[in-house]
Amino acid sequence: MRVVVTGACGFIGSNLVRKLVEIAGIDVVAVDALTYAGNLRNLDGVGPRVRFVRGDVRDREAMTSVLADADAVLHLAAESHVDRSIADARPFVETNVLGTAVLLDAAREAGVRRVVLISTDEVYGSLGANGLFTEHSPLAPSSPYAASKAASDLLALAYHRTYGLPVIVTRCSNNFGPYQFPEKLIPLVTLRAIRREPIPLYGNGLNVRDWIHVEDHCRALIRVLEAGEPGAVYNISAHEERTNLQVVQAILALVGAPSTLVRFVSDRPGHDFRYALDSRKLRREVGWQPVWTFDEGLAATVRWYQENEAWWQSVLTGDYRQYVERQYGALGQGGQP
Ligand code: NAD
Ligand code: TDX
Repeated sequence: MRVVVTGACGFIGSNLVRKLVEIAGIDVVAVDALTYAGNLRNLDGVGPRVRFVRGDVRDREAMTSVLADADAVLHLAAESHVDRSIADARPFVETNVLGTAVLLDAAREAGVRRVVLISTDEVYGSLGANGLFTEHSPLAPSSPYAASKAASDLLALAYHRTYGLPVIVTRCSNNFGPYQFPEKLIPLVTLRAIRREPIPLYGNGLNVRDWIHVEDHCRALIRVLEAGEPGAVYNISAHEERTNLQVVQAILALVGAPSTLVRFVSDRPGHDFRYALDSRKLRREVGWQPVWTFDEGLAATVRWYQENEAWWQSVLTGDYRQYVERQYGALGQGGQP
């Protein structure tokens, strides 16, 4: 079986490629445009069953070529950071909306048997203190990022309905784990704690996120690929809600850094208060459940960043960009966190 993963050099994509090669008989084509967030070193050591192709999902010719003899595609390539989308929405519309349309057209033309579109709980907008989002909750995205992902989901579901393309949409909660770009809360706080740098906490720090270890997300994606129903949407969640302040305090304790590093800074515009997902459909229909608890996963993740300084130093200093530009030519938009 030949599986294409787009966004394969990003955080979740690279963890997913590692999980896929553990399954006998799967060859992976790892596609990535190598923007600021894509790191070839994330695929170090994955072995000969993974072929890397530098390609942009907005490029129809490139997508037609990689999908030509593919059985399935897992579509993760995206601009993924909410704060960047607030600064400039355009790359989010271009990659997440237009890029998804191009990929869906190429998948249709190639006759791909499964398209799994990796989406997010952010498409549902914000919850108050109580309740959970189900797959039937209305889409009410707050940020340009979330709006671009909602558009991408709806396009995918429309391709199922209109053309019968065998698309499945997954919506997952906040991921954490190894290889996450240090603009996102957990790696950012971990590296700042290790380096004893100030830690920015937006607003009062009481916003709630529902956390899942990236390996559990990847296992769920593989089960959906194997057993999901075309045209369906599946929420993915480990039901591990924490306030941002709780997350930051836990990381400071694991690193042994002082809480005086915390700075309460201006809130994110349109900051969603709380995300929490009902994932009973996924558990019932494809037989998945998480392996990691939040506390064990966080301890392992903090240890990974402590033990992999060469990885994050290269990302922070720009050595990595220079290396890729020598190998593959100029990189896309974006820069340092
Ligand atoms: P990431 O930013 O770490 O990785 C995104 C990858 O996509 C990068 O390798 C980047 O180079 C690549 N990419 C960007 N634009 C591209 C383009 N035009 N063509 C080809 N490749 C391109 O993001 P992530 O956290 O790994 O997220 C992956 C997917 O999962 C995204 O679709 C995101 O919306 C979704 N998601 C993320 C989370 C989370 O908590 N991180 C939760 C739910 C869903
Ligand atoms: O410096 C910070 N300080 C802070 O208080 C950062 C970077 C974040 N925050 C807060 C904002 C959020 O409430 O922490 C929370 C988590 O922020 P992010 O790591 O930026 O994640 P979030 O905005 O929740 O979105 C993430 O989860 C859903 C991913 O980036 C998305 O790609 C995914 O779809």
